[in-house]
Amino acid sequence: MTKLMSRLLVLLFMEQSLCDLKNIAREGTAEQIDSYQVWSTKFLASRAIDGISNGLDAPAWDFSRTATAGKAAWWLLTLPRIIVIREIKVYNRVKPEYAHKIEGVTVWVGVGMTGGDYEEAVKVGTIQYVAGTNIYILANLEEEGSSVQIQGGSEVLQLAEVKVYREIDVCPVGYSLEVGDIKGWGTAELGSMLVIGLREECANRCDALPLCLSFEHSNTAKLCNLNKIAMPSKSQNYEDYAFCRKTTECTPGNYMDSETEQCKECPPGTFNAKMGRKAECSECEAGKFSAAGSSSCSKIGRDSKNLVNEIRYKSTN
Ligand SMILES: [Ca+2]
Ligand SMILES: [Ca+2]
Repeated sequence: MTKLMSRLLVLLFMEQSLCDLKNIAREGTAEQIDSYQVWSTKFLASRAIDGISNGLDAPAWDFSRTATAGKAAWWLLTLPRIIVIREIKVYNRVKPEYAHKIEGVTVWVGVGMTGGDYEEAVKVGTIQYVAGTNIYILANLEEEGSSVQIQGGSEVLQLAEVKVYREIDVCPVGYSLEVGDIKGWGTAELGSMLVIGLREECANRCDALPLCLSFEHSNTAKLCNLNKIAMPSKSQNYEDYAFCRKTTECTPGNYMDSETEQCKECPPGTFNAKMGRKAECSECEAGKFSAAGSSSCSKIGRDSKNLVNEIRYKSTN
């Protein structure tokens, strides 16, 4: 039983490390129903996305706070585009006499939400106050949205920080991630809106076409667009499409080092005849020989004879 438990823990850890998440809350804009004010200090909505998450009182006052209390209170984050949200972390104000006010606060995800309107939004969690806990994590989400709205519980709504995580878009080996888009669904009719779920498969399609210099792929729409142009022409990404530029194709005689994503010479005794980003070297068959960086192998006899002839030629000239 203990062994099984530890194995499960290891698996969970591995899954976490395979999936890199990025907080994008700070790329958005925050607003709230109203902002509480004491003297010159205004507890603006933006305090919950200022990158400071300690939840302390004076002198920094690291939290947003509404004047309105109860379910009518809201705090709304609008992101620059629709993304797949994988995790949301809500950081609470730490002072014990105020921390309990987080009880019953509800987190919603939607597209283009407006303050106080939860129609068509998805409720992703309701926070239950735990004394001494400063961070509330809503993990393993897979909600598509451009808005995160937090609704009050029974008290005023105060948030030290809200972090919204999406998966980092990764391009396959031999392709590098660029920010932006080329207008339309692929260029030059190389292939547009191909229904392909795996980004790797979209890259394989691009590999097969020498004219293909980049592609756009969405994990959620499961669509792949092939481009004849290498770089994006627009500076904004289209929805959650990743723009991947073809960067490295190894020439025959070389292989792709997947760690460095650099082409390296095939070691002596091996060869690679093909061009490509996933090029590998194969061993020469028995009785054949190759020098470093070879695209083919030759018979030992003939090669050694040539070598001898070459030496003889050099020595007599
Ligand atoms: Ca903050
Ligand atoms: Ca496009």
